[in-house]
Amino acid sequence: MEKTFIMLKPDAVQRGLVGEIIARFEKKGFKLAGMKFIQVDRALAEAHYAEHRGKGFFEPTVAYIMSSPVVAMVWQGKNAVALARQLMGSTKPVEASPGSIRGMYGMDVSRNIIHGSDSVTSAEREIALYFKPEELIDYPKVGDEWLSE
Ligand code: D4T
Repeated sequence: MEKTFIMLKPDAVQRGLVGEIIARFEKKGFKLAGMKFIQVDRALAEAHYAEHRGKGFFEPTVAYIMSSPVVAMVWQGKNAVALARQLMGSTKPVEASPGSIRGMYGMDVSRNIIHGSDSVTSAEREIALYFKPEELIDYPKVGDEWLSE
């Protein structure tokens, strides 16, 4: 089953959106494989955004995800990476579709509420950054058989 890494960023925690966003993932049909509430340190923040090193928004983005605790999660399901990106909406809230998480709750790209892996390769890298293999749980879940053939 495909896995994706999702982070509810500091603004989601501070604005009290955690429960609402998790409910969106549950109701869509994703299955939770791992979750932790953490304070991201500089080493982890820089590793997370390594591909953006050198860009103007690198340092502000690193500072932003270190600014307050975050919820780090792994959700799984068929096409989990693409479906999560669709649920989240475009990186820039102004371009995000109205029903998406960023479309509904975001105002600006610098405080865009949620992170989700942009490919299966990124998901594997990001999951390994935040979780040890034994922190991910595979388990049968009632209703799985009603989500796809
Ligand atoms: P994240 O990684 O936060 O989920 O964002 P995306 O995967 O949707 O988008 P990204 O990697 O292109 O951007 C990473 C992070 O940098 C911030 N950012 C991005 C910004 O402040 N200004 C910008 O112009 C861009 C492109 C927001 C997300």
